[in-house]
Amino acid sequence: MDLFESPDYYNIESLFSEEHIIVRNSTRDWVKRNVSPIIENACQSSKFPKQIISGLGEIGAFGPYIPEKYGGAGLDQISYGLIMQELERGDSGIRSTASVQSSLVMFPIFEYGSEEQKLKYLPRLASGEIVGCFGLTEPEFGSNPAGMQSNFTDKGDYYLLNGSKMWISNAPFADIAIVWAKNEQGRIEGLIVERGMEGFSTPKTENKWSLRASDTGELVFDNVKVPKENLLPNKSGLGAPLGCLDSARYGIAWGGIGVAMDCYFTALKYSKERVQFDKPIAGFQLQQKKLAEMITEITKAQLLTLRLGQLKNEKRATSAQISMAKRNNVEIAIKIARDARQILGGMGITGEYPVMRHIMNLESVVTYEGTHDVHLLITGLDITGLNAFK
Ligand code: TGC
Ligand code: FAD
Repeated sequence: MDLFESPDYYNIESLFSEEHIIVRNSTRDWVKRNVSPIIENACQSSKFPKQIISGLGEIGAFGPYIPEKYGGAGLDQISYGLIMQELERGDSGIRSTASVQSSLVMFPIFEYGSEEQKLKYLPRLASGEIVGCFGLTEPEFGSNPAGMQSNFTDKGDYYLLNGSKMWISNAPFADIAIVWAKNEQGRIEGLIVERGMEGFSTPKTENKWSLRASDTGELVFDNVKVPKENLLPNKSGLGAPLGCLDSARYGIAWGGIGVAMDCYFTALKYSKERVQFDKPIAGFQLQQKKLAEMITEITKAQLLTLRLGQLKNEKRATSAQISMAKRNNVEIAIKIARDARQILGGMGITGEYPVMRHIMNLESVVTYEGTHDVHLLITGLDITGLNAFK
């Protein structure tokens, strides 16, 4: 039974609108009913629970900020963030599926696609009838996607696509892939590649210790003929995929708070119930230090991220501000999860509690969507004007 209650030490709830609270509470209830009962088994058996896809569509977790005209929920950025917070509280892999679908598949079609592409794909992505994935990373180009080698040539009636992508969330079962590849002039463009196109395969990545309830795979393009109408016409260059990452990284910033809250809630409850040396372990100073630091970091992250959401609603959030929040919130989540695990003692390593699963998931979250180092260097560049990447 999932008894989760979220901490709100600074009464941050009073800063949310009624709509925000309804969205958050309904997502939380849905997670309690549909994710919590099955997630441990899904992770242990390393199986993505595909049965939740239609439910994610029904609660508006796919493209929450996409206008209703295209099947989205037409919500603001804070509601989007709260949905990601609640999904990641359930499991990072579930949030991953929703953020890939929303920010890395629907967002580029909505922002860079033609009207025909929007009408063709967005409503079906919003409902979960079809699922998408996002191919940027390649075996030799992770943090440095500018070097990508996937490429396509203009064959008159179609584009001929070659290359491969690695570490792609949802790839093994996705119906479509947003693929970033270079044209003959070496400029990065986005193509919508559909399952079933000849020469396109999506082998699954096995043996992951992290994000086990999310399917990860490769995208392999061996002379794939992509119809010309599948090119995203309205933006090209590395800024196009990076613009999508801004939206997904923003969602992860909220998601980090969700994981941190779940670990804090679990550790606080356990420490008040677990008795050693004739008193609850919560009464020992060493455990109080951990718990007090957890709630302090969660509260700071909540305020940082709410402000970021306000800036995002006003279209004033910079990429560097988003990087700071993604990096900070994943870092505090990792620290809180590790401290929570210690508070739980031996029980902390079991599937009786969500903490070890969160710890393992966070090892992916700290790396994807830009590593911890990359986000620090983005902040460094922003404040100094000096590029330390190269
Ligand atoms: P740089 O020269 O800085 O920039 C190239 C062009 O892009 C523009 N730009 C951005 N535009 C929008 N949003 C951003 N965040 C942007 N950052 C840069 C920039 O203005 C420039 O535009 P223009 O018009 O002048 O050409 O590019 P760089 O090659 O030096 O690289 C910069 C760096 C290292 C920050 C960037 O490459 C980077 O962020 N690398 C990390 C790669 C990454 O995050 N990959 C994620 C893959 S997807 C994923 O992990 C999904 S996991 C999903 C899940 O399961 O939840
Ligand atoms: P590398 O770039 O090789 O980095 C290795 C180390 O070097 C890191 O610590 C990094 O911080 C450091 N480093 C790199 N460059 C610098 C530098 N300039 N200065 C200092 N240190 C540096 N990608 C997608 O396109 N789509 C997806 O859906 C997707 N899903 C993923 C799901 C999972 C589970 C995982 C693990 C990854 C996923 N990724 C996806 C890929 C992810 O974005 C990359 O793993 C990430 O960008 C890092 O690339 P890399 O693994 O090649 O590491």
